[in-house]
Amino acid sequence: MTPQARYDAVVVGAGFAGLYMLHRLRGLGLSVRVFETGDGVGGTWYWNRYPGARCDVESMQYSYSFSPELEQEWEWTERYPSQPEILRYLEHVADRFDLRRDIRFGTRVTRAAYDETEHVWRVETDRGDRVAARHLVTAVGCLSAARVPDFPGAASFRGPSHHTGRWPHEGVDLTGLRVAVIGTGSSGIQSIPIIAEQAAHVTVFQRTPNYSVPAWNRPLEPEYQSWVKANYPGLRRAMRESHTGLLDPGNPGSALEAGDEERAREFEARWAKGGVTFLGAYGDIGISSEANEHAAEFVRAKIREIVADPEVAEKLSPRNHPLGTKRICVDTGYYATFNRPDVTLVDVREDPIVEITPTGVRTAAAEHPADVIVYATGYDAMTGPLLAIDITGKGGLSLRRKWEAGPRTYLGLMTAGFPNLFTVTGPGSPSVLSNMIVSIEQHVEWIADCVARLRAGGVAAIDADPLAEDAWMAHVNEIAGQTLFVRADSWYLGANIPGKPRVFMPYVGGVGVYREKCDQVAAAGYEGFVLSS
Ligand code: NA7
Repeated sequence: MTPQARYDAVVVGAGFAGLYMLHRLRGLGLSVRVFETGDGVGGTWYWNRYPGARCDVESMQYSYSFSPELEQEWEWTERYPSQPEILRYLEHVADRFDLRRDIRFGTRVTRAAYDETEHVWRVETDRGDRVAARHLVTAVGCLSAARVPDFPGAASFRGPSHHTGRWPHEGVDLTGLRVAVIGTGSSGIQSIPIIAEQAAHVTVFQRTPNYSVPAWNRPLEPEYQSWVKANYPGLRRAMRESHTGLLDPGNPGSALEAGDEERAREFEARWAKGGVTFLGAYGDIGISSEANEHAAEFVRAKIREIVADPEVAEKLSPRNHPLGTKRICVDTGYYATFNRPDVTLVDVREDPIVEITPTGVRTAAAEHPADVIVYATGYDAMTGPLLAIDITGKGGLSLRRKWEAGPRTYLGLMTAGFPNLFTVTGPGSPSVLSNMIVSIEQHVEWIADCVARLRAGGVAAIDADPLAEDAWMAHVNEIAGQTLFVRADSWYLGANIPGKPRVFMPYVGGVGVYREKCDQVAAAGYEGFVLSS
């Protein structure tokens, strides 16, 4: 048996979360090993290279705040950052803070087992690594377990098939080809207009129409960039204290109290501004069906205005879920793409996909020839990447078993029975309902402070108290139940994965409130956690 390498901490993943976690733990003087499946840094932004991949948070807000020098020196070029630009930024961060030397690339963590005698995690990888570490931090991302539905005949397809989140690095030349795109979430909505420009014909297979707001992406004005840089400390503070981690705080007023004209003005102004802050038009859009319907109908009216064929416009109009209860999309020319003669929309609720054939996609009503299939079919969100690792805690309890009926955590940071295992942006924290970078930095800093204090106090292990976990889960569920979120079959609820328990996973209370709660817990000597020497 080879002797096990020992580290103070093992971090899984080298995206935004893993890179910063490494930097912070190293700053404490810890020895750290990071394992990363990809051959480079970037996480989500390493894998998602589909045409048009772009963040829906503005560049000036989608960046680390921990280093004022980094903040000042990096120049973003567009209002919304494209995937290549975000990847360049993260590569720059990795170089600037000399992070690569502690990262083992091309290596997937397969197993992690807690050793109760020595209070260490024993971690194994698909490359044969066997290492031990006091602390294990998962920084695996919320949307990294790509999912391709199990269509009969998929393997018989003669052309290439690509999932948007596993797009070939060398790109895919779609010029003159017939392309089938399955899925109309953010990835489908971003890529379809660009694919349509290249392909001979695009057939879009839509199961659920989504609400999409224009991005109005444009080159970033140098004056705006300078202004933000000059005001970063205050702006970052406002983001941390906000509900969503974004600069636009939203209008707290009620859509129901506003008159028709005033509402129309507000929605028009938000549409003209573009982006996800459309949801912030009124404070009750997320909780009142009636208020929500005003916003939803505004978007449907826009679709009817843009799309020439009324039947196609109707098919594209979401009617089975309130606006914002599935992740709102941000697009460039999505709806107008359906005015092209070489783009066809197939509603698979009316005309379901029966099988993939060697030459295309067969629905109940027709055969749709295709040379390439693009699966924009999403992810096993939030729990998928964690449960892909065989994790066992105290008494041999497996995480898969513990989370059989849905994830259970205390603050989304730890799960009882798995001491010294921290989950960055885990289920039960704001994560995907917020600007991820704000939530990632908050978790990383909380975890690093916790580890430092445990080490200083000679504490060997920290674990969530099951009662605190129960109370937190009850709170997470209770406040989700007060919103419209629970009305949609979304990946927030695991509804996109057959057989996945229907549990609302992220915390809807807002990043500011949540941060305060986490800080109070730490200040009270890690209330709700059990510490053992
Ligand atoms: P999403 O948002 O989960 O979208 C996946 C899409 O694929 C969605 O339209 C699904 O329809 C559709 N889908 C999934 N399975 C099927 C089957 N079996 N048949 C037909 N259509 C299917 O993933 P994205 O990659 O677009 O975006 C992920 C996140 O990345 C996004 O929210 C942003 O946060 C960034 P459904 O709606 O489930 O009916």
